[in-house]
Amino acid sequence: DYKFWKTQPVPKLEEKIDSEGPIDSSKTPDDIPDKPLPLLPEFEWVTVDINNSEELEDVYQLLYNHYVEDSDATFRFKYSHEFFKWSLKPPGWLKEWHVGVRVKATGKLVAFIAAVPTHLKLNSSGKNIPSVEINFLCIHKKLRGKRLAPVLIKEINRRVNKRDIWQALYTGGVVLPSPVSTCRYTHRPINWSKLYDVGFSHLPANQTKASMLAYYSLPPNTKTEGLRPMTLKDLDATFDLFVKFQSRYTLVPDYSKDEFAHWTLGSVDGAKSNVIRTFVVEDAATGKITDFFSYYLLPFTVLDNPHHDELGIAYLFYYASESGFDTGSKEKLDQYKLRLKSLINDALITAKADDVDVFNCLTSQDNPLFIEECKFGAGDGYLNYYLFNYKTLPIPGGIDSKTKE
Ligand code: YNC
Ligand code: MG
Repeated sequence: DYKFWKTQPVPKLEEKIDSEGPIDSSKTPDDIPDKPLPLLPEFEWVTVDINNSEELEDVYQLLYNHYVEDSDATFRFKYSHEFFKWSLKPPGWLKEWHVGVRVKATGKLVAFIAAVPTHLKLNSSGKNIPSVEINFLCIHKKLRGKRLAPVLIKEINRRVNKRDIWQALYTGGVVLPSPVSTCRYTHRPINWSKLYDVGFSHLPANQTKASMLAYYSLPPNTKTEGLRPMTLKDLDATFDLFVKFQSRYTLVPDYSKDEFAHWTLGSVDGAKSNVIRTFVVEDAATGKITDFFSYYLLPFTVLDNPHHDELGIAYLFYYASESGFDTGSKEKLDQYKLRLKSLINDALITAKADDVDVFNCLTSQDNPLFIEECKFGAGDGYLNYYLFNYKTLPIPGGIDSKTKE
């Protein structure tokens, strides 16, 4: 019955929402306690310094062994050191928002939660909301079911409120009060035989292994003319395209150019990221950037399999296409669909070169326009999106929310 969540500023599950805005706007940072809630005496609060490689390794080990698994515990997310550096250190990041719990006697890290700064934009109301994104909530398996999660959530809430920020975005597979949107995961096999070997994919009764391989085979080279990896010199043009494209959607991050550079190029020191891939399409005649797409690489650990210990996974991230700006007529919409189909097919091809075994995407935004065409199949996982201390009208997953506007 959501003993914890019913005390928090979030809408109730059955609540009917008819206006948008903060749920509790009565507080200032001075009203917020200066100290964390007490823990049991054997534990202590810590701020994790992920610039320190030993502390980063502690976070890596905790999540490697205890983070999110699929429903039958066959796979577990495998975040790398580099992935943490990328996702926990966007522009404006604060060390104090990387919160841990250690065992006092041994120093062992047994719980973690993190916040990073962002701005959310609600295009339905034009509002820009200073917020954080909460991620990587993880408790050691031996400490589960002891109501530590609410304490961690309250502590990150306290540290964020102290900086005068009162809203947060977070996602999860679990159903809590109350999602603003729910999307389904879809999967496009790239290395079908490995997916079959590890139990990720199954052989339909009317198929053979050979027919499955043929069905999912991909050409060796990308097809879109002018497609190439994005570089720093594409930043201005790609950012403009992104901002314009995002205005089509209801709830979006309102990135600065620096933030956009971080999320698309990874480390801006010039080194090629192992985590994020972004490709642009440059029109040869005009030099214009007409499209881009990005995906991040986040493998699964394969648990208890004699032949494989890791599954390569790509997640579709941001994309934009000029062909999406005018979808008023059936003809234009078809052109846009065709363009998305070839862009995403190219994403599959480039991902294959990165040893990706399966390409994932959610049913969010315009993705339903290409999901079937590009041979993505519905998975059993759902992702719920939540806002903390903010009511919005529900945002449907998929095409209904925007191309009709
Ligand atoms: C969850 N994922 O319902 P009630 S996603 C939020 N997000 O409370 P206990 C969750 N709440 O129902 P355990 C949650 N999972 O009584 C459970 N809860 O009201 C709620 N798994 O606490 C749950 N990572 O400590 C219940 O549960 C209460 O020991 C029970 O710990 C839970 O990062 C967990 O899936 C998830 O490590 C830590 O199972 C543990 O089971 C675990 O007895 C594997 O907790 C890893 C995993 C979750 C990934 C993520 C987003 C987290 C968002 C947190 C909410 C942020 C709110 C905004 C705060 C900032 C505000 C500002 C401004
Ligand atoms: Mg607990």
